[in-house]
Amino acid sequence: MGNRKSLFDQDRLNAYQECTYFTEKQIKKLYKRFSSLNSKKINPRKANVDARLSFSEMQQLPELKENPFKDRICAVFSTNGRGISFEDFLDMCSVFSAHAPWELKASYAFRIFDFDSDAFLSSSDIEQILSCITSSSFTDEDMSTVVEYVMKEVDIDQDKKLSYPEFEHVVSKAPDFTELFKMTIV
Ligand SMILES: [Ca+2]
Ligand SMILES: [Ca+2]
Repeated sequence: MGNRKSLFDQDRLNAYQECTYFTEKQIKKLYKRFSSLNSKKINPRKANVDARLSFSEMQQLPELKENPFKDRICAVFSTNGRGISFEDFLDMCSVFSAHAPWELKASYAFRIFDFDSDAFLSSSDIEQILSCITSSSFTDEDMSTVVEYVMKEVDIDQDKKLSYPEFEHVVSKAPDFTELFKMTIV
C-alpha cells in the first residue's frame, strides 16, 4: 500500500538538481506547470521527457507570454529547434531563476539577442532588439540613428559588431538588465 510510483526516478531527479538551481520539490512543481500547458501531450502523472510543446503552447505560460523576446527565448532553449521538452523548459527556468548568476544570464541574453546566430550582435540584431522593446514607434530614420548611437557607444574595437566580451562589458554596467531575464515560476 502507498506504493505510488514517483514522477521521476531518483537518478534523474539527482541529475536535474545538479544541472539546475532547483530542489527536488521545485523540479516536480515545474513538471506540473509544464504539463498544465497541454496535459494531453504531457502526462501530469508520469514523467514524459521526450514529448515537446510547440512554441505557441509554451508561450501560454503567463510568465513568458509578456516577454518581448519570447520567440527568441524558445528558439534558444529548444534543443531540436521546433519544440520545448521538459528538459529544455527546466534549463530555461534555471537560467531565468533569481539564483542564476548574471554572467550566465548574460551569456544566454547574448544568444537570445543574436537573431541570426552568427555569434555577433550586428546593427541588424540591435535593430530587432530595439523593435522588440519599443513597440515599433520608431521611424526608419530614427531607428538607424539610435542603432548607430548604440553601436558607437559599445563597439570598443570598432568592427561594427559586438562580440560577446563587448556585450558583457556593457551589461556589467547595467544592473537592471537581468530584470528582462527573470521569471519566477516556483
Ligand atoms: Ca548576429
Ligand atoms: Ca566590436
